[in-house]
Amino acid sequence: MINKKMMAMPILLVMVLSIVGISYGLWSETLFLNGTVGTGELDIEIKGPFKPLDGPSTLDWNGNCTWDTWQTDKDVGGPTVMTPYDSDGDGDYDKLNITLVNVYPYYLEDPSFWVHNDGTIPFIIEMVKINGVPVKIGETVFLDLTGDGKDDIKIMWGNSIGWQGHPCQSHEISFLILVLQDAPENACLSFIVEIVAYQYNESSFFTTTSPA
Ligand SMILES: [Ca+2]
Ligand SMILES: [Ca+2]
Ligand SMILES: [Ca+2]
Ligand SMILES: [Ca+2]
Repeated sequence: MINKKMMAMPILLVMVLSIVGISYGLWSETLFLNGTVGTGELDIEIKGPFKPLDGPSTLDWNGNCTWDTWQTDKDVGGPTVMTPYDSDGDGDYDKLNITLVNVYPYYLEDPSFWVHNDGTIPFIIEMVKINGVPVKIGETVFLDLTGDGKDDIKIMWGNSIGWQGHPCQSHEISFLILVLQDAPENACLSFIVEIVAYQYNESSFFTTTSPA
């Protein structure tokens, strides 16, 4: 009499043999591809030449509400001080302090500096913010820096938004600052300009082209 245990044995054996048969019949080789992703660096630096409009012993420039500008016969303001800093310690300048000295209503400054791609990835200047607010090219921004509800300076950002910088490329940036009538005397007024750059393919200015 065949008990249940004996009936079960051949089934088990067949299963084992069929597995061995497959492994013998299928000789194989496997090729491995080692994936290594070496990332580049998105890096931008501020660099000179740093050229204020009102340099040492320079006759002051004035402007008016429509951005007409002219040089006066007085040297009572300035010279403007432009000091770059390496705030993150990576060996390049990422911050620039611009200090206007002894200025007065309708005194005009037009500081100029350069941005340089010292990384390996192209970047696009995505936006410029003044005290946290994005500005447009050619837009005049009025700033109340004392908080009394009256504007103290105005700024016009001339260019550079949307500019693409490839590795090693540099680009000159400048913007107009005009001191207004309500600026207080003997005061130290400060504002912050942020230049925000994206890797080129994440920028809203980037346009794709399909491969042929
Ligand atoms: Ca840097
Ligand atoms: Ca001057
Ligand atoms: Ca730095
Ligand atoms: Ca004010």
